[in-house]
Amino acid sequence: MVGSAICRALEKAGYENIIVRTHLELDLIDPKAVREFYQAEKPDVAIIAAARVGGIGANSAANSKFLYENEMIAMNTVWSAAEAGVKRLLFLGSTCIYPRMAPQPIPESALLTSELEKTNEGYALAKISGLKLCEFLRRERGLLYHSLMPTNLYGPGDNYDIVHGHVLPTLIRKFETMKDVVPLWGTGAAIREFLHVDDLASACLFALSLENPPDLMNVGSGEEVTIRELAEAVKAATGSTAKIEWDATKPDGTPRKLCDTALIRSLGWKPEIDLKQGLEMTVASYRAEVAAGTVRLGGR
Ligand code: GFB
Repeated sequence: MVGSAICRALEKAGYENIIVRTHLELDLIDPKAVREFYQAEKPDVAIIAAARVGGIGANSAANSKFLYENEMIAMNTVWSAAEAGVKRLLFLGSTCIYPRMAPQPIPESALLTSELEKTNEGYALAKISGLKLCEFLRRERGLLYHSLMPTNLYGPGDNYDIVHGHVLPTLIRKFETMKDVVPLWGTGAAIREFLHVDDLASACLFALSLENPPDLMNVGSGEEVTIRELAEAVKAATGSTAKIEWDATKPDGTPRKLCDTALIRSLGWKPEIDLKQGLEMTVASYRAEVAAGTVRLGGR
């Protein structure tokens, strides 16, 4: 989802020589394969959008896999780029790197100030390692390696698996396929911020246009909703009449995750797609993906 959005933005900006590798073409967990890729291609800029991602269900059931795979992806893609002489690299993480009870909105300075949210601790540790490796290589070798931490993303090409997906795509799939009752997790009281993936893509190109970007910048919409409000908004956007039932035995996860985006906004970036508009766009793209048989229902 993120890689495709970035390619759309690069093509729209007139870039032609865009080198992409799918997971099937290049296993980023394999250090030798990643080293050989960089030696062969020697890109001017590397954008690391790859990760094993998932919602609270996927993460909390497999923190070991999320730690191992994302750690290997981060170390291989950043270290081998430096070893191959790639001058600029943009590493993408997530606002789940911040402490569970960080001050809200969460500033970049909150990193590593207290304990992480347990449900996605593995993923968070891997992303923290990746952004730190970028920071160390910039300081030690003068390489322009920097990171963006997006809030919860959604949009075309998302994973609609209702067990492992993130909450927003999962709600779309549930309201589109369950006619009478839609079972939702937790209490609905958790608060989340959402950013359309095309806005993240514009933030990536913006960050790469800066001569001296900060090491770490949050990227978010500044628009937060409770999961309960999100469920009502998705129900309205799909036109569903199903009854919502909450399963409080499932985790809420971190109570709130609004990121402070004053830094990137002060440099000149801002989001364009609000949640209402983004939901309408994403329900339409979901339906088109279902009709075309390309909707992603699981896997990487
Ligand atoms: O996107 P999500 O799964 O993960 O959102 P996080 C979880 C919130 O939505 C919890 C509620 O409060 C859930 O109780 N929820 C309600 C549901 N119904 C559902 C449902 O059917 N499916 C899901 N998935 N949630 C993720 C991290 O945290 O944020 C990832 O685990 C990543 O690593 C991602 O950082 C951006 O927002 O809690």
